[in-house]
Amino acid sequence: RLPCPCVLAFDLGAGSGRAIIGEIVDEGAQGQCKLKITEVHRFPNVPVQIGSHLHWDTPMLLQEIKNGIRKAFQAGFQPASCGIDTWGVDFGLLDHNGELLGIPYHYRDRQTEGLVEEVSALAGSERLFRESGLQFMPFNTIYQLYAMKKAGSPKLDFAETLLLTPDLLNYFLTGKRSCEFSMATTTGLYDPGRGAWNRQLMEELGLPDRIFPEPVPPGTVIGELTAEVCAELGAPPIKVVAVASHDTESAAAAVPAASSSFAYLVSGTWSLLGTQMPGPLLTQAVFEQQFSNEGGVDVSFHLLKNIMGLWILQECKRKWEQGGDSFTFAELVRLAEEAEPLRSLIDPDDLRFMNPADMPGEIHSYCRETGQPEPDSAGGTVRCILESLALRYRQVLEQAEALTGSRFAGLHMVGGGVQNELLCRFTADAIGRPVWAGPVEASAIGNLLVQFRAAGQIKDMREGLELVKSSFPLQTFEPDSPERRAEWTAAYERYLRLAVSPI
Ligand code: LFR
Repeated sequence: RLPCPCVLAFDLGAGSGRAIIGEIVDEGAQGQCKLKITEVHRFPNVPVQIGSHLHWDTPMLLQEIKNGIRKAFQAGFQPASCGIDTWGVDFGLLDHNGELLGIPYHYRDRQTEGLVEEVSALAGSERLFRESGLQFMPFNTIYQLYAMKKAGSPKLDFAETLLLTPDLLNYFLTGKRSCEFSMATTTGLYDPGRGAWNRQLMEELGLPDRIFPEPVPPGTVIGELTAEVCAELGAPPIKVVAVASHDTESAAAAVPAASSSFAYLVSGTWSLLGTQMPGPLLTQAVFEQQFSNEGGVDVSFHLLKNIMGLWILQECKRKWEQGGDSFTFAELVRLAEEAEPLRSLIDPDDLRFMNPADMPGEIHSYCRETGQPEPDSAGGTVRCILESLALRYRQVLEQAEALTGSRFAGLHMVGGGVQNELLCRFTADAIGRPVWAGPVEASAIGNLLVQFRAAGQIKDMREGLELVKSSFPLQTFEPDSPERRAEWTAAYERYLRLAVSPI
C-alpha cells in the first residue's frame, strides 16, 4: 500500500455542515487497516427569508468551507484532496462572466406550490416519471426552474450555466464548471433510462437547455484550488474531487451491509429508505407507489422514497424555543420515552408538514381533524412524531420489497438520526425485524471513500466498505417482545387508515 495521505470531506446538511478528515491507518500487529475520521470544523446552516423567498446563505457556506480547509491545515493535516456533498436539487446560475446570478433558492421555498400538478398536466405524469425516474416532489429542480420561468425571472435569460449546489461550491474553489452525476439525477430533467439530459422536456417546458453541463461520474477530479483561494487560505493547491455529491448517495455508498441486497434508511432532516439496484426501475408499479430512482457511485441506482424525517421534530424544537421552552434533543427524547405509547399518529408525509409556520400546531390540528387525542405535552408530541415515522418506515420497507421482489432480513440505519436511539428502537418494533445502526457520519464517509479511490488508496468501493465495517461497530436493535409487537401491529392498522401520502 502507498503511504496514505489524508483526504477532506465536506458534508453539508440542511441544518449544519461539517468538515471531516479521513485517514487510512495501520492498526497494530495484525496489520488491520482502519478508517479514522476527525471532525475539524462544524457550522450551522441557517436559511434566510428575503421578501417572499427562502434562500440558502451561499456565500456563508463557501466561507465555512474555506474555514474548514484552513482549520484542517492548522490542525496539522495535509489533505491531498477535498470533496463536497450536499442535499439534492438546489442550484445557482452563472452569467457569462461566471458570476452568480441572484441568491440560490431553498428547496422549501413556496414558489413551487401547485407546480407538480401544472407540469404534469402539460407533460403527462406517467411520462414525467418514466423520463426522470423520480417521485413527484414539489421542490425538484424542474419545478423550481418552471416557477422562475412562470415568474418571468430575468435570471433564466441571462444564465449561461446551471450548477447544482456541490458543483457551485466546487466552482468557487476551482474556477471549473461541472455537473456530477448523482446530483443530476435529482433534478427531474435527467433521463436515467437514456442516461442523458432530457432536452426535449426542457424545450416543451420553455426551460433553457444550454445551461446544463455534461454529467461526470463520482470520482472525477474537477481541478485544484485556484491561486486566489490558496493565497487567501495559505494552503497548497489541493485537488477538488467530485464525490457522490448528493449526500444521500454518499451515505448509501457507506452502508456496511453484509451482502449486496439490503435495505437502508438514511436518517437526518429527511429519511430516505431504499435499496440498491443494478439500474433504474421505471415500471408502472414504481410510478404508482411513488418511489425515486437516484444515481450513485459507479452508475449504480437506488430505488428509494423520501420520507419527511426528523425535520418535523427539528421544527417543533425550533418553535418551542421561540416560545421560550428550550429543550435539547436528548431531553426531548427522554420526555418522549415517558409519554404514553401509540396514543396519536400522523402521516409524516402529508404535505402540510413540509414547511408550516407552526409545526406543533400543525400536528395538533392533524390529530383533531382525524379524531385522535391531541398530544398533551412536548414529550407526547415527540413520541407521536417518532412512532409515526417508524410506522411509515414499515410501510415503505414493505413497498420496496413488493417492488423489487425481495425480502430484507432487517434495516440498516445510517446518518445523524441513528443517534436517536428511541427512533431506532421504535423502528425495530414497527418493522418487527432488527435495525443495524451506524455509522452516524455515513455521508462524510462515502465522500471520503470516493476520494480515496480517486487517489488510488483503495482499489474499489468494496475495499472501502470493508474498511468501514472494521472501523465503525454497528449497534443492533432487536424488535420488542411479542406482546409489544401486537400493539405495534394494531397501531400500524390505525396508521394505514390515516396515511394518504402523495409522496
Ligand atoms: C437529503 C436530501 C434528499 C433530497 C432532499 C432535498 O439530505 O438530499 O435526498 O431529496 O435532501 O434536496
